[in-house]
Amino acid sequence: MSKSALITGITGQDGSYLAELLLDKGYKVHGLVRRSSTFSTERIEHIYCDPHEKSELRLHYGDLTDGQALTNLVLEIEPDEIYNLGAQSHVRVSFDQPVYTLQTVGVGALNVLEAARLLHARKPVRVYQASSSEMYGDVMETPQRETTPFNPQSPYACAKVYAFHQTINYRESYDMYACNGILFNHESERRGETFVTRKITRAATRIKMGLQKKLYLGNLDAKRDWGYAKDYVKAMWAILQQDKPDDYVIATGETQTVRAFLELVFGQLDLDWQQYVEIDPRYFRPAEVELLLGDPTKAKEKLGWTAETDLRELARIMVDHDLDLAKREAHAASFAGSDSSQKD
Ligand code: NDP
Ligand code: GDR
Repeated sequence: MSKSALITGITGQDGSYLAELLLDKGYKVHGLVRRSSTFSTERIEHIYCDPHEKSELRLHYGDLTDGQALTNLVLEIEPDEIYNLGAQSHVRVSFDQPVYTLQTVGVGALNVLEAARLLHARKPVRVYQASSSEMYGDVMETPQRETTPFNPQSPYACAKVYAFHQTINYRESYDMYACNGILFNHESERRGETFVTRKITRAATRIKMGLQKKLYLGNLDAKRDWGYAKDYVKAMWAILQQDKPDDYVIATGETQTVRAFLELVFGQLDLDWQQYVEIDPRYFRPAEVELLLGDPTKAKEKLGWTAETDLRELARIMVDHDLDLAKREAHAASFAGSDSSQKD
């Protein structure tokens, strides 16, 4: 019989790639979706079918902060695996909304673990918690590995540290298969447009097409270990397929500054970034994480996982996608222009 999985955060970047991966592997996939006044399912539209037809993907309304409804859902669908990817995931925004961030990231994870604990009394269930390199914060050791102490620098990171420890607490207290993937930054053409890499590829391609003149950014000196989201969801799955539950760093083992990423992206478009980029202090954070560099040795040895896409290739994928988007935008704008001139 095929396995089933519940993904929280299925409408997000990682959730959409993970859903594709699990469907390809023959899973029945359930996704938790927040009700909103507009559709939030753009990233999964291509894999979603009318629920009246036979489909291996089912979406359920819910919210990580509503523990009772989450428990009801988990006990109803009895998934073999739960991937907790839902979160207020923007570090800068977490300074503006610290309590809400704790509710979704921290209490949300606890709600997932509680629901899983109740199901665990009935049947085995495996839980993946989306932990983050942000937990290392003002780093105590470089490169960062599973044993590096955490030193979080934002409300988001503090909430992720809480969720990390609760995951281990449930594993040890209730003998549950619950794991943390400590993922370093991973990006894609589906990355939210307010995260720095996508903000850069969207702006650079729009500038190339004459749709935008300036790009306003914050700290260009921050260093990140950037990988491709499509590679990283493979690690999430592998983490839940081991004999014993454990925690893993998932990273490329390379780090670059935001400035270097700017150079790479604008360079691929034959543009000089310095002519277009301005610094806006609004994008500085009250506390910054200056350097992240992961050591993925354990993931390589135990999971057989390595990052397949380097930063240059990742930038290429994102630039190609966003250039296409900008071209369509430019075409639509010129069409609207010619259309209105016809009316004159
Ligand atoms: P996104 O921001 O793209 O997606 C977040 C998802 O969580 C969306 O589906 C969002 O729904 C959902 N969500 C937000 N709040 C709630 C809530 N209260 N209840 C239910 N669902 C909610 O994040 P990513 O895909 O990039 O990341 C996935 C997870 O991995 C997150 O937990 C993130 O913190 C973590 N992470 C990400 C890394 C990265 O580099 N991408 C690195 C390390 C960890 P909606 O579409 O309605 O907004
Ligand atoms: P991060 O990603 O905070 O690492 O969290 P983000 O892309 O937001 O920032 C990376 C670095 O770029 C600097 N920066 C800017 N960032 C944004 N968003 N906008 C700007 O204009 C800008 N200018 C410079 C930031 O200061 C920072 O140093 C991401 C999220 O996906 C988290 O959910 C995840 O846990 C971590 O990655 C690992």
